[in-house]
Amino acid sequence: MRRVVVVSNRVIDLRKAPQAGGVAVALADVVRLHNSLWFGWNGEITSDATAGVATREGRLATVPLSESDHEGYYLGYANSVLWPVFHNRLDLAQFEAGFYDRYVAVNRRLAGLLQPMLRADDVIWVHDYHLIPFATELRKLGVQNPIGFYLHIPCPPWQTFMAIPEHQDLARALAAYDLVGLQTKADVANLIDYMANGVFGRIVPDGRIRLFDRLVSVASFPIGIDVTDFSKVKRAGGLVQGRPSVSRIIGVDRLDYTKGLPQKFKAFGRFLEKYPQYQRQVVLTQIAAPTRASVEAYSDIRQQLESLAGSINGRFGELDWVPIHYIHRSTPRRRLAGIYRSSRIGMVTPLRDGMNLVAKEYVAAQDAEDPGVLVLSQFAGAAEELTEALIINPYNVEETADGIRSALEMPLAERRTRHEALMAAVRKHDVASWCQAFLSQLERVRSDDDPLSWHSPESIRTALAKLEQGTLPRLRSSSRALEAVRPGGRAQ
Ligand code: ADQ
Repeated sequence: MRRVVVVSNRVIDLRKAPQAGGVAVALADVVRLHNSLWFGWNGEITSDATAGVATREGRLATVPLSESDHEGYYLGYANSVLWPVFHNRLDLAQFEAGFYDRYVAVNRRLAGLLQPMLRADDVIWVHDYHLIPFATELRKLGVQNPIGFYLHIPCPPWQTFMAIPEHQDLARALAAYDLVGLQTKADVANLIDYMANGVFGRIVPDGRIRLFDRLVSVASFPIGIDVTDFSKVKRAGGLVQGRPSVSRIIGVDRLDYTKGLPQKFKAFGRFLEKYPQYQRQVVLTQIAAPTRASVEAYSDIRQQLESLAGSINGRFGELDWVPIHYIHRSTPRRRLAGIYRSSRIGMVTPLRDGMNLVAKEYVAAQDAEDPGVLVLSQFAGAAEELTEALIINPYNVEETADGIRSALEMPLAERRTRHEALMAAVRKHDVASWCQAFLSQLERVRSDDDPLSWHSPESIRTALAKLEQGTLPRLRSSSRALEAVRPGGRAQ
C-alpha cells in the first residue's frame, strides 16, 4: 500500500489533546487507518529561526512557527481573510498588506521541510485553506507525486471569491493539484462557476477543468465520522439540571462567528417566551470551545454571547432552574458522546459551515429505540445529506423557536423513522469511506493523464454518457458544466 502523506496546518496527537476542531479529529482517523505520515505545525510559537522538523514514531512530523509567521500566515491571511470570505463574511475580512506574502512564505518553508522526507511513490493529501499554495511550492521543488487538496470549509459564490485581491494567485495554486475535493455539491458548483467566470477555466469532456496550463479534477467528498466511536455509548451522568423531567438541548461548537451562537440563544429565548409551558422543563447546554481568541472578531462574539446568556437567564431563570447552561471551555471528547445521548435535541445552527461533524456525532450517539431530534441549519454542509433532520433557517428566530417546539413534541414513531434515515446517511459517508473515495479518485485522475481528445464528437458522446450514468454526478449541479460538454455548447 502506498504511503499517504497528510499535510495540514495543525498536527494534534489526539491521545494527548483533550479536544480539537473538526479537521484534526478527521485526520487523526485517516492516520489511524493508513500507512501514513502526518506533517504540519505542532502548535508552538518559537523565536528559534533554525527550528526544524521533529518526528514521532515515523508517523507524525511537526514544526513550530515563528511569531511573525503565526501573525501573518495563521491569524492574518488564513483566519482574517480566507476564513471570513469563504464563509460569506466579507465584512469581517482584513485585507492587510503583508499577510499574503507571509502566507506564501510559510507554505514555501513547510514544503521545503517536507520535500526531503518524500518517497517517489507517496500520495500527498493537503488539507484546508491554510495550505492552498502548498502544491505549487512542492512542484517548484520538482515533486511529481499525485497531490490532492481538500477544502474543509465552504466554497463561496464566485463574485465573493473574486473580492480576494489575490484570487488569481489562489486559482493558479489550486491548478497545481491533481484533485480538489470539497464538502458538498453546492461547493463544487460554486468553485466551477468561479473557475469558469473568474479565471476562464474550461471543463473538458472527461469532466476535468483546464485551468491555466493544467488539468484539475473537482468533486465533492462529504466528510464523515467514525460511527463506532459514538454508538453503544451510555447516557452521561452528573449533568447539571439533570432531573428526568427536564429535556436537554445540546449545542457543541467552537466559539466562532460562523456557528450562529447568538441566533441560537435568541431563538431559545423566543421559544421560552412564546411557549411558557416549557419554562422549567427545558435547558440549553451550550459547550463553546475557545478558538482563535486573538482575532478581534472572536472576542466580539464572545462578549455578545455572554451578554445574551446573562439576559435570557436573568429574565427567565428561577432559583432551581437556569435556562442556558453555557460553558466556554473544551470538554474531553470521550465525554461528548454521553452528553449527546442524554439530550432530547441536538441543535446545530451555523450561519455557514463546510459540513459540521457535531451534527453527525449527535445522530450516531442516539439510542435507536428512543432517539433525540436533530435541529439543523440549512446552511451547514451536512444539510445536503441529513435531510431527515428538522431543517431551519438560523436567521429566522421565529422558525427556529418553532423548530425547538416541534422537536420536543415529535412522536416516538416519527423520531425513530427520522433517526433511521439519518443514521443510514451518517454510515454511508463515514470517515473511512470519505478517505477511501478521495484517495482512489486521486489515483484515478493521475492514471487518466492522457485524457480523451478534447474536441472529438466521440469524446463528447463519452462525456455525455458518463453524465447520464451518473459517473460524473457532481457536474450535474452546474449548468455551465453541462453546457460545456453538450455538442453545440460553449466553446472549450
Ligand atoms: P469545525 O469548524 O471545527 O471543523 P465541526 O465539523 O463541527 O467544526 O467539528 C468540530 C469537532 O470538534 C467535532 O468533532 C466536535 O466533537 C469537536 N468539538 C467541538 N467543540 C468541542 C468541545 N467544546 N470539546 C470537545 N470537542 C469539541 C471544520 C469545518 C467544518 C467541517 C470540519 C471537518 O469548519 O465545517 O465539518 O472541519 O471537515
